[in-house]
Formats: sequence, C-alpha cells, structure tokens
Amino acid sequence: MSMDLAKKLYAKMPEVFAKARKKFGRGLTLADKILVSHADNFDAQTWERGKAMLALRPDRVAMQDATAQMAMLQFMQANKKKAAVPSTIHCDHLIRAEMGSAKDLLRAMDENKEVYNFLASAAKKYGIGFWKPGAGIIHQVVLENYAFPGCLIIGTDSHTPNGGGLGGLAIGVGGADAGEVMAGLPWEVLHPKLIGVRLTGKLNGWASPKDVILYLCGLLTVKGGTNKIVEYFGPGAETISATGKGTICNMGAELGATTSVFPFDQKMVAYMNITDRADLANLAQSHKDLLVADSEVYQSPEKYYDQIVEVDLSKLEPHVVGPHTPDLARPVSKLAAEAKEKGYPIELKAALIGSCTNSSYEDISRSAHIARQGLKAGLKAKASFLVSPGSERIYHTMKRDGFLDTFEQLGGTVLSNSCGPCIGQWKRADGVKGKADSIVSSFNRNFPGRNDGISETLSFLASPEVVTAYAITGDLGFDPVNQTLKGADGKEFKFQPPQGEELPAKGFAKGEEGFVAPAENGEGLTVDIPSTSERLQLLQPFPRWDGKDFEKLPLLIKTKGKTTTDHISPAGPWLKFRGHLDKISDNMFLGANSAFTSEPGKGTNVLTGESNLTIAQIARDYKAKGIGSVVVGDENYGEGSSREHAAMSPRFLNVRVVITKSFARIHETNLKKQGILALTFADPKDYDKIEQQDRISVTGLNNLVPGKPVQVTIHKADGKSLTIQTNHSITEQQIAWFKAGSALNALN
Ligand code: MIC
Ligand code: SF4
Repeated sequence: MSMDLAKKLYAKMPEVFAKARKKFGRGLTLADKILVSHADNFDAQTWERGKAMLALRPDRVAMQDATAQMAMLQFMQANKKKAAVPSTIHCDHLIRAEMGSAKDLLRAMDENKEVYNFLASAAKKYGIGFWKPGAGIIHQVVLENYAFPGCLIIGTDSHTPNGGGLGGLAIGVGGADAGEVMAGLPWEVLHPKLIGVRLTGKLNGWASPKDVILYLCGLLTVKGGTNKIVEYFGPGAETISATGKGTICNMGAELGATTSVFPFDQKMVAYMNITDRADLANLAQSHKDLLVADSEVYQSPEKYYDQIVEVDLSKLEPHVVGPHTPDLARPVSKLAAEAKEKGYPIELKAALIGSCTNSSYEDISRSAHIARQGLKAGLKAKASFLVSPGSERIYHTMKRDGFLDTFEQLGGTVLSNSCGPCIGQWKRADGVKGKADSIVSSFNRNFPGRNDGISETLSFLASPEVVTAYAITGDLGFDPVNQTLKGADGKEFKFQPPQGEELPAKGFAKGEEGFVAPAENGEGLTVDIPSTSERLQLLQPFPRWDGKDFEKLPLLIKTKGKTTTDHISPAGPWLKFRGHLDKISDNMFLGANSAFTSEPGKGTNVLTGESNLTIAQIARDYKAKGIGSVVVGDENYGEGSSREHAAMSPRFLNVRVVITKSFARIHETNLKKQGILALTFADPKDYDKIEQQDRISVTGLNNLVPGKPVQVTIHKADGKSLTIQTNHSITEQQIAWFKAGSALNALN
C-alpha cells in the first residue's frame, strides 16, 4: 500500500525539486520538499509563506470515529462512488474507560453499535479501510502501518502530526476537508512559515522526548506555531527514536502548529523494519537525499527558516506543564515549590500514562522500570494509576514482556487501546464537582474538564516515566526525580533514572489485527443509518446567503480568555452525539467563560431578558425567530481539537459571524467551511468595547474581497453607535463558500 505510494512519490521528487530550487532560487528544507512534491499543480501554484494558499494532493486520509461521522456524512453528500485517495477509519474515541480493557470494549461495542455499523458500512461501500474498536488509537495505528518518509497525510484529528516521527507531513483537518479530498478535490492550506528547531546533544537521565515538546510549549506558547511547520534537524535529532519523534510531533499540535517533521534517519529505518515494512525502509534508504533538507539548509539554517530555536538535549530537564494549559511549563524540580506557593492541591488523585502520544515501547519500558523500583521498595501507587495502550501491538508486547504485570502489581488498571480518559471518556470514581484536586497524565491536553468533566480539576502533563513516579508518591509537593522517599521498610531511597528499550528485542507481539478491508466494488451496498437513530442524522444543507448585510444582530456570547474547541463543543458524554448535529448542538459553549456571567456556559437572552440560560437555548430562540447572531472571542479562539462540531453547531443555530482577537488554524478553516464569517479585530482593544446589549452590523458584504477589511458597526443600547474595522483571511474561493452557505453547498 504505502509502498506503491512511496515509489511513485520518490520517482517524481527529483524533477519537482529541481524546478522548485530554480523557482525559489535556493535550496529546499524538508517541509518545502514535501509540500512541492504534493502540489496539485506546481507550475500554476504561487508559493509564499504566510500568504499563498496551497492546493495539495495528500497521499492518504485518516479519520477517527468521533470526527469520521461528520466527515463521512459530508462526503456522502458529494455523491461519489468511492474515496478518491486511500483512506481509513479508526474506532478509538468512543470507548469509555471504567472497568478495564475487556469489559469496556464489550460495552462500547454495544452502546456504540449504531455508529460503528454506520462507519463500517460506509467504509465498506466507499473503499475505505476500517479499524475496529480496540485495534488502537488512530495516530499509533497510522505510525505503525501507513506513515512513511516524505508522505503527506491529512487526518480528522489535531494530533495527526504524530506521523512526522517517520519523516512525513501529517496534518490535522476538519471533516469537511477530509470529505473533499476523498471526493477528489485538492486540499487547501495556507503556505506555512517554518520554525527550524536545531537539536544538539543527547537526552539522558530522566529527560525524554516528551520533555522536548513540553519545554517548547513553554517557550513558544499555544499560539507560537499557528500557521507554521516545525522542522527539527541537527545532530540531536538522530539520537531520538522514531516513536520519540512521533511524541514530539504529535504534541506539536499544542503549539498550534500546522504540523511538525523530522528528517529521515536510521531510527526511522529501525522502526519500519520492526513494524514489518523492511521493503519501505530499504526504498527510503535508497532515496535518502530526497527525504532530508538540502545540505546548504543545514549549513546556514537562519537563511531558510523564518525562526530558529536551539535545544541542547544534554541539558534538558524533565518538565511538567499545567494546570489548565499546556504552555505553563517548568522543570519537575521547580513544581513542588510552585505548587505550595500557588496553593495547588498537592494530593495527586490520579496518574495516567499512555495515549496516542506516549505509549511506545520506549515509554512503557521506561515507566515499568520506575514502577519496578517502587515495587522493590514495597510501595504501591498512591494515586489511581491508569494505563492506556496505543494499539494492539503495543498491548500484546507489553503483556508478553511483563510490563502489564508490573503495572498491575503496582495497583494500576490497564484500559482498552483507545483514547478513554484523554477525551473525557472516564468514569472517575473519586472526583467531586465543585472541589479542586490534582491529576497528572502523559497525554497532550489539560484544558479544564477535559479528562473527567470536572472543570475544577487541575490537570498536569509530564512524560510517562515522571507520571509513574508521581503515581507512586501521590504528591505534587514532592519532587520524585530529585528527592528521596521512604520505602515500606522505612528506608530512604531515590528513584534511579528510568531505563528502557527503544524497540522490543523480541519484535512486536501481535494481537487481533482489527482491520476490515473494504469491498472491491461497493456500488450495490447501502450505508446503515436507522431512520429513528438518536446518534446519527443525515445532514441538511445550510441555507445560502441571502445577499444581504447582517444588520443589528444580537451578541450570542462574548467569550473571555481561553476558548478552546473543548469549551465550544465539549466532548466526554457529548461524544455520543457526534453524528447528530441537532442533538450535539445542545452542548454549544457549555464550557466557555462568558465576559458577562460568572458561570461557564450560561448567558442572557437579550430579546426576552431571561438569564441563566444555556447558550444553545438562547441561540435556538433567536433561530426560531429567524434571527442570526454574532459570537465574539478572545485570543487563539478555537485552540485545540479539529472537531468541526465547534463550527457546525454555531452555524446550525444561526451564528453568522465570529469576531475574535485571533484564531487557531483548524477552527478558522472549519468556520469558513461551514459558511460562517470569521473576522479578527483590526485593533484587539475593540474587543473591550463589546457589551452584552449591543447589536452588531456587518456591512459591505457584497463587496467582500480577499485582503480588504470589513466594517462592523456596534449599536449601543443608548442609541449611540461606533464603527470598527475587522480583518479576515478569506480567499476568493472561501467567499464562494460563504455565499453558497457552506463549502459543501459550493461543491454541488
Ligand atoms: C483531542 O485530542 O482533542 C481529540 C478528541 O482527539 C480531537 C478530535 C475530536 O474532538 O474528536 C482532536 O484532537 O482533533
Ligand atoms: Fe485520543 Fe487523546 Fe490522542 Fe486525541 S490526544 S487522539 S483524544 S489519545
């Protein structure tokens, strides 16, 4: 599969690279190489970082079950016989973690039957590979089976960049983008700027790949990577395992980066070999010059990257980030004092390892080494200790090599190969609403309410080995890396730095593979959507724009501070309605902080004066009255996930315009795709001028053109009004989406 794609790609690369070197008048970075070799039409394309829209032809599409539902429902509206590019669906997000792997999986099969049947039948019909529940988390399965050096993959999940660990550009997108690519259209993205990260030295002691990205999150912040690709290079890069590189690229999503990538090297060869892809490894080996940047780039990187960061791996300390945001970073050695000073609850209630980003053999073997030291000292985990393996391969290898046993002896529970507690699918037995407590995990995200639905929980992120040590001590006020602790016999001991293996000496064990191939010819097959379903609803096209300006629309909500997609469209219990737009829309903004109310998710209906309503209740009332509304947001609005429900629900409930200080990339595109006007304040201070009772007009829409500001008039309750400027990044084609009511309408 990947072999054929790689052969074709490598064969055409030299010619395109020669053209690109000529056109750009310089050598090529690795990101340049992958982008130009996937151009829909290299000659016709304009190339300008930060400005040009690129039309690209991805090699494949990957979708996970929570986002695949909308992606497939949208794809079906295009009336195609078959997906135009190799595509797969992975069932991982909908499995709830409660009783351990086997029972959780059985229950998931039962309670998600309708959704799994829908996805399996649609996959079969449209030529799409289907990975059954329990087979593994999308990014791990893609790394093990599909990613290859030089590839371009899009995935309906923000952590798709994991594939950068094998030297490809793997990019998170909304379902509409995936649907269009499967329908045969090129995929569009703003030509990203490049951050070059030069790695020197070698990780040692406790420091792990996770710490590279935790450190960078602190340095660059959650919006530091917006519309940028992070390209790693330097002698340090070759010292990091392929799965470790995957971890770094995966969590690059937390920088807001379009994606991250490492140059091809021998660690990648070793990983492809052990995952039964020796042919691919050999092929890449014989084309290795194509799969790294040109040598002049490495000689004078400052000439080729828009920004350079240097990290000396030898000096990197293990880090912890949080609470509530992944860019609040510090070395583990500083956390105990900070926790005491800031009054973070120091009792750690839960410690969770694994997930799509941190369940490699290396992660698990190093964590087991820490666990064994605890056991030797007669200790058990004080915090509740949960392990989420990334795939069947990982799970069976952990079992064969005794790691599962070690974790269980420590008091841990091994969950199914799925997202579980990382996406709020976790029945926490000990958490209490209204009471703050602390948890720590090796996952990617720590927004309020993310894991357990309790917004007071303080969630910290660290490497799996550090999390395992915290599981044993159960104490945030204690530095498990540098301090000594008492064993069961009262003797003091100190954890020795973790030791593990990058790859299993005996190879990977195999479990049930869990892959279902599509039908050769799916034309006669039907897609399974029961008409009475509570979980699935066919989509109705959104209405076309009526050609009129938006006059005096009420303000639905002005969000204050961080507004991630988890705030706009929370997951957890709502995940089950991801295929039912009407039902899921009741969750709209439930986690968001309003500038006018203290309780998250609540607001006032400015037409009736009724307060303490959910935002969806208010929007439904406006919609019933035929009135559209406006949402105002803060910085990096829509940070986080790719879930397009955060754009579709507002659109469905008649939000016409979203004005913010700035947007996160995937969400901004999702809004545009669904026909919502995404504007940014020309002067961010104008955000402060918006009040609850204001009515907002957006005018001149018939003259909407790329690059030209849009006028917004704010009508105050006292009859006065003021006009402000807003900017946008809407292209010619995206104006057509707005006019048609959505990108999908524009297609038909
Ligand atoms: C996440 O990590 O936030 C998720 C859940 O994987 C999302 C996708 C979703 O909401 O379904 C993502 O990262 O895109
Ligand atoms: Fe799943 Fe969490 Fe990874 Fe998202 S970040 S894909 S929810 S494990």
